[in-house]
Amino acid sequence: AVEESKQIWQEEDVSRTLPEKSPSSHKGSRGKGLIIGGSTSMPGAPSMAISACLYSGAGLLTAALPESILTSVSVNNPEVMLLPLPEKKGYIAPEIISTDFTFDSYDAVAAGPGLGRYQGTKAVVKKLLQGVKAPLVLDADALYYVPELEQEIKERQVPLILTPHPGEMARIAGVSVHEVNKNRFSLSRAFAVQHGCYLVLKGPSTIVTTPNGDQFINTTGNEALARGGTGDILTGMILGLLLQKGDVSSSISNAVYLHGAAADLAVKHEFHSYSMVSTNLIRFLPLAFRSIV
Ligand code: B4P
Ligand code: MG
Repeated sequence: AVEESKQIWQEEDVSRTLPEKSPSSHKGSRGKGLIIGGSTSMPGAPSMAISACLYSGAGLLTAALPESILTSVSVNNPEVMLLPLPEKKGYIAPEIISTDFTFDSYDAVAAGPGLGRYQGTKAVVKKLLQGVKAPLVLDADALYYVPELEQEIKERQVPLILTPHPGEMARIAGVSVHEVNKNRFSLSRAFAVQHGCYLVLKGPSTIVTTPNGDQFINTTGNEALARGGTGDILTGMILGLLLQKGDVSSSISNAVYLHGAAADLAVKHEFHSYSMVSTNLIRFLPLAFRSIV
């Protein structure tokens, strides 16, 4: 049996573990990240993940996207470098990922926002699990294939971070949403320990569980986050903080904390949980970072 260890991740934990920026830092020392996702019907999801990643400290960020959405994504994010991927019916075509695409030059990779599900998408996720030798975040549609890729997940030697909402958790754990909501801690711990991965079970009081079964509870955030796109923003933030070379567990917990803190500041200073869109949250990331002393 795994020893139970649970703690609330507080502002002082963020303050203590957020890596300091040295005055001599350069873009390379801030880490190189890669985001993979997008499809013709969901160009906004990778776009929001990209912005959030850039606002969370990434030095250099590349986005690998279906060719047809490159323009719309780059208009919103002039800082990101683009890697056009061949597509099939508006989704990333798996063939290319299996040939000349390499992940070697990245310090962390995130995949899933707007990826969609098409025949071949599973092969893309499988390739990532096997080919990415740096911390890998799987979110959204990339999580859909987790039950079919258990073997690859268990064999993976490098950190894997899964970020399901309760609906996605139900699917990957093979239980109902009701059961997920009733047993958030025990299900998360069992899953993370059995699969040797980090698990971020989202919702009010998001729980971050490490492969050892240690759990960190978030207390920031509010119902303004209950709208499409905020999950994509969290994924970008996790990637951005993983690039800062702090330890994996605190990078994830810090991203979750700051994501919620940005939502708290947004409704306090300018927006309302009724009247706000997900991109507004990104504008509050600087204030969220500034609130950490
Ligand atoms: P998706 O497309 O997967 O996701 P989404 O909810 O549309 O957007 P997003 O990716 O931005 O949000 P996420 O939850 O990742 O939805 C597809 C299907 O899944 C839909 O049919 C939907 O009904 C179903 N589904 C979605 N959520 C479900 C749930 N909770 N239970 C059952 N089915 C579900 O990220 C949202 C972020 O906001 C997280 O960081 C979360 O912690 C935070 N957040 C949300 N509500 C909050 C609250 N009340 N307080 C604090 N934080 C909150
Ligand atoms: Mg999501």
